Amino acid sequence: MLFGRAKRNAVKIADKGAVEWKYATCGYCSTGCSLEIGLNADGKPVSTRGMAGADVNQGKACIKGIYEHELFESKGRGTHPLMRSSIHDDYQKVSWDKALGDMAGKIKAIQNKYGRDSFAIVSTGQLLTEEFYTLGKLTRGVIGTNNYDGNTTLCMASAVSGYKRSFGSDGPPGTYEDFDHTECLMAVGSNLPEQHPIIYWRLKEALEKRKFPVIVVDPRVTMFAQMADIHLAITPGTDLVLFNAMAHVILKEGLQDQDYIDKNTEMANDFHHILEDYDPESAAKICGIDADTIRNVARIYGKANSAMSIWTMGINQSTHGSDGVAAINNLNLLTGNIGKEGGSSLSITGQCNAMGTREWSSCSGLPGYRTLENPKHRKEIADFWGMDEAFFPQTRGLTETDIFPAIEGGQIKGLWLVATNPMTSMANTARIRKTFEQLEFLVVQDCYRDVETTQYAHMYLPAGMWAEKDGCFTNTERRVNYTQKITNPPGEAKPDGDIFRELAQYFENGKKLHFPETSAEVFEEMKQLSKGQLCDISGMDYEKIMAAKGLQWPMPEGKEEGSPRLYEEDASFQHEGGKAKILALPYNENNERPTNKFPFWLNTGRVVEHFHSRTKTGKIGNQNKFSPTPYMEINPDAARDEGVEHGSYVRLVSKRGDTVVMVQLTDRVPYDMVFIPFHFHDCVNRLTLGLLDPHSRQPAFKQSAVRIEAVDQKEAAELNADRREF
Ligand SMILES: Nc1nc2c(c(=O)[nH]1)N[C@H]1C(S)=C(S)[C@@H](COP(=O)(O)OP(=O)(O)OC[C@H]3O[C@@H](n4cnc5c(=O)[nH]c(N)nc54)[C@H](O)[C@@H]3O)O[C@H]1N2
Ligand SMILES: Nc1nc2c(c(=O)[nH]1)N[C@H]1C(S)=C(S)[C@@H](COP(=O)(O)OP(=O)(O)OC[C@H]3O[C@@H](n4cnc5c(=O)[nH]c(N)nc54)[C@H](O)[C@@H]3O)O[C@H]1N2
Ligand code: SF4
Ligand SMILES: [Mo]
Repeated sequence: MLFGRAKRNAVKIADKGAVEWKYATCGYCSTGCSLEIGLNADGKPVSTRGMAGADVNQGKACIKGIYEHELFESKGRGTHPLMRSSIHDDYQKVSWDKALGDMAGKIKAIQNKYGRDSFAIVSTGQLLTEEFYTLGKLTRGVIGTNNYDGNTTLCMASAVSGYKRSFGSDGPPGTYEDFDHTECLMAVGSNLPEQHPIIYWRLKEALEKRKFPVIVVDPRVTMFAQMADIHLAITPGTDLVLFNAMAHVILKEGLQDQDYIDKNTEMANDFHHILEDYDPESAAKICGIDADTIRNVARIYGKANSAMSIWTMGINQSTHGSDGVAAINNLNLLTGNIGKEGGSSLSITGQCNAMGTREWSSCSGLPGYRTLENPKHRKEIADFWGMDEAFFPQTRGLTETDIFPAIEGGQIKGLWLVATNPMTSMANTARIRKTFEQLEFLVVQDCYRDVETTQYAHMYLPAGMWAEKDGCFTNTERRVNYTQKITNPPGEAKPDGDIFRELAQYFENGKKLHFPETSAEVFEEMKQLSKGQLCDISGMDYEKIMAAKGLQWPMPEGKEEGSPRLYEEDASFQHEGGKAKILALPYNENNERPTNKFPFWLNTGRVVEHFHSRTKTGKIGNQNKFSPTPYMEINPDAARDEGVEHGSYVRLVSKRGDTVVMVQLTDRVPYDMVFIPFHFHDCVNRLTLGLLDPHSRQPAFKQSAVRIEAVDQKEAAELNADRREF
């Protein structure tokens, strides 16, 4: 008898008939995989594969990447600009001239009547960097509103803010290759195997060659937690307490790198004083990790020759997100683990180009990590663009999370949403819906016509997506990578960059400022402006990027290779004087917590097969079929006590609203927590509170309180059948 392998049929990969392969960078997550898109003899995209020899992914791709070519022909794409005078009317197809002319007219009218900042723009982390730069030029140099931000405030704002406070600038200092050198990895609030599967594969590869301890901090027993050597199931929202306690132990036991501290850091006067309160016993009572375990992890981290931390939304999306990031940086500064092989504070970013928007969109300032507050920066950009610097505001305007309340308050009357879907992704969506209804003018620019926000818009602009245009994305490790244009946008849809350039022509300033026609020309402008900045890309061009399959900034002119790490030299931080700051970070308890009336923590996040509001993955059969129904994870003991069964439907209620989900029993969550992925419309964000971090203005999507109620099963099944299909 034959057993095992000998009996198995060889795996056959269907021949899709690809005869030509074109280079692209994945348009989903920030891992930044290099891909190749296969075209058949008719030039139709029929296949996607990981690019062999690419540093990031070495030929691999995850479930989202391998079906990415199917997006080009997915349902619901927008093919024509649409307009209507009121949100109660039907949309009419219009020409681009009519749409952009009317849009410019409306913007001017609103600005004339209510002031320049009364028209707001909210963008994304999913455009090409060249498009971000162009939108920034349009917003800062032509339209001139200061209320301009991106969905990165829901995502990376706390990491940016923490980096700026600790190091003097944004910019993740590490690289994936650090896994190959580190002696200890701490991963906080990151579900890497599902959300960044190829970074996770890089970590597993490193671990196969050389064992080192992995510590995962997450209230859920994720797949990552299951593979970890130590899993710290932290009380939600209390990570800062754990980090302070680790710093307490490191200093008390003399495990710090004093030489590094003396040369490279400035320590807050009250740092030691504040840490006194965070002895492991006191900390344990707040963060739920016992004192001995805190001591143990602090010792492992402190004694390792090199140690690194990675984190994602479990930290950023919290009321102490910025402080949490600064506290991780504190640990790495205390132990001399910045800018060194295997020693880093590496924020794992989210969207494919969350970094590109930070570097070049001018959302929080001016291009190339310049700020509005700095007169030299304002002058440099005004001179380069050929305009009066007095046109620029002198401080940053509102963030996305403050723009919506400003609409409620009547301060903002018009809004342009570019590649973001706040009806699903913002906290407390019932409130967002009412907010939209107050707008005099809402424009939605999206590659899908069926995105929910179009129900509240006056104008819809159809955009090209991903490889329907060419340009760059920057990944988590500052690697700039290129996507070729593979196919045209459907119908009359246009690349976002073209829409920005054409809209500029309807404004007076837009005729004066130069808006180049090709991505390559825009990239040249960015190169010029990057010279001497931290994010220097002046040594790159598209050919070099493609040949290297991605290059990491800084890469100044004359250099043939990128730089894997930042801050490798002593005193090379971006604060004045070159030193990093070790900050005193007291913890302040302010989350909504479970009560008798709302006894469960509501934790939210993602699953591997879906991306965000599912405008893309909800339409790809091989992804949607794995997770077609909104559901919640609940502990079997809690389910028994609540009298709910696996596979049944329940209603969840918070102080904001309610939603219906299917029950999935799992020990992944503790007794007092439910977890719901946020991919479904009218679902978990009807419940969330989204308290804001005071520094970054990022919402705490991971901490709210809910209760469970019974629901009519037939009605619930019908409702969810509707929600299953996009
Ligand atoms: N498949 C897929 N991949 C994606 C995305 C996607 O939508 N789908 N989105 C991309 C984007 S934009 C982003 S930002 C990233 C997000 O990537 P991740 O942050 O890894 O994903 P999340 O599921 O949002 O949250 C991660 C973990 O935080 C934990 N957590 C909750 N509360 C706390 C807490 O108080 N402390 C700690 N330590 N942990 C906590 C949750 O239990 C969860 O397991 O993923 C990117 N990759
Ligand atoms: N409860 C809860 N809520 C969350 C989170 C959470 O963990 N829990 N995570 C938050 C995070 S980290 C993020 S990043 C946000 C994401 O929130 P969103 O930005 O609202 O999510 P997406 O669904 O990615 O929306 C992007 C939109 O852009 C469109 N699009 C894609 N490519 C292009 C393009 O090239 N051009 C144009 N014009 N349109 C394009 C897509 O069709 C889609 O409608 O959600 C946040 N909300
Ligand atoms: S890991 Fe991220 S970048 Fe790589 S293929 Fe998957 S979704 Fe794309
Ligand atoms: Mo994100």
